[in-house]
Amino acid sequence: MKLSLEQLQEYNQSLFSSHQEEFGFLANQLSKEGNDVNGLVEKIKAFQIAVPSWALGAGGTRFGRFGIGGEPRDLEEKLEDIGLLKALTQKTDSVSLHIPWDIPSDYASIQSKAESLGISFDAMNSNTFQDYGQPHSYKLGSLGNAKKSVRDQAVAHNVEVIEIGKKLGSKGLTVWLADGSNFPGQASLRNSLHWTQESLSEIYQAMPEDWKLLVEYKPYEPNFYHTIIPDWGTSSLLCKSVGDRAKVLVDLGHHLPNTNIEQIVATLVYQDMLAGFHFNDSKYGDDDLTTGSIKPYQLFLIFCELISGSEDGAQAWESISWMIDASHNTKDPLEDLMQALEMISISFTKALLVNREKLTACQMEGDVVGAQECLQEAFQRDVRPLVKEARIQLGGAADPIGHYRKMDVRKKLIQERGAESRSTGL
Ligand code: LRH
Ligand code: MN
Ligand code: MN
Repeated sequence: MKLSLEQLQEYNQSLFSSHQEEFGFLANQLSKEGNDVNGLVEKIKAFQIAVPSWALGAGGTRFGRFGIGGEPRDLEEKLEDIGLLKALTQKTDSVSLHIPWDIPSDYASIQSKAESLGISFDAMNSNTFQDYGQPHSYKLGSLGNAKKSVRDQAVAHNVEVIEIGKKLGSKGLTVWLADGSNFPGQASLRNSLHWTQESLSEIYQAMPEDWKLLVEYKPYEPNFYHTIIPDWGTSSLLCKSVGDRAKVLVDLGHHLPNTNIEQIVATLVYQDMLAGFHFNDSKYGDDDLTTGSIKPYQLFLIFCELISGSEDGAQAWESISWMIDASHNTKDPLEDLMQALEMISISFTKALLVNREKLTACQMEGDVVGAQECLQEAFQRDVRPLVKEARIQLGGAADPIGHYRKMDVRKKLIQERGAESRSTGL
């Protein structure tokens, strides 16, 4: 389904005067404080986040899955859903594909569909954590498996994903390894790391020169004793050993509780080793909840590190990839993604407002209270009118979820695709 532009504009018109009032008030305040409001709006407009193809349907848990209805049945319909998100939020213009869930059956038609919707192909994701009819099983690992034949097969799969990505114009490969062991003694900790390094190196060699390798880490699940790449340090070590276009991908859910993720981000940025993000939120583990729904302050602090890192010349903003990686059990996935895109934009905007000169002065003088006040001043501010203004200027909806509901989009998708339609993915 496609949204009518006239209806969207009509809807925006009905909200326009209250937005004008709110935006005018905030813009005035910010200008008085010495901020360049137009500059801020332009930065918000330019910040775009990729949506994962696997987050457009109901994910469920291992205990059950409750279909949402109207889920995209193939890659074209996934692109259509991202097109809807783009039209409403103007916050996403690319998709991150997962192979084999999204193997295009017809490249020309996928490309023309993507083009017509203004969507490009972000980093590709390989999958060696499931069996899908290939000769060797990944039950006991893939790139770090003790058997060379299994490792070769897993490397070949990644090379195939690169080939698919090349045809679509992608510029990156994300590797997440489920490899590890469930019990002490099951695997050689050192050898499995070494084999993983060798396999990653082969994959790296198969990448075009203008591609980057994004290497995820995760402390546990699906293996519960040891994971070969459990943390950013191991990921960084492997990346450094394979080549300078290999960098560490931070998935916010892939940390033990209470980990200081902003510090990890700062350390990676310090070394120019941050590949990008998988945004989500978590209370306990890899919960894949809506970004910013549980720990909005953490998200803000992460953006503070990213902005200061790029302004200080540690790592260029443009070198970082931005992606969501979420799973939906109870919410309509499209509504959930709209909430995530909004929360990411809000956190980014708040971090832009931090008075960095003042903060640095407080740090240098040992003014602990002053430093905290500095962060709180930006974090506590309601920046939604700024984010809304950026969205309206790009032609998006003043209130994306409001318009989505008013237009009965899910109901129409169910009519079009059926109540039982099921999307591929987790
Ligand atoms: C692993 C992970 C990884 C996968 C995705 C489906 O937990 O975060 O990024 O590719 O989930
Ligand atoms: Mn992830
Ligand atoms: Mn995950």
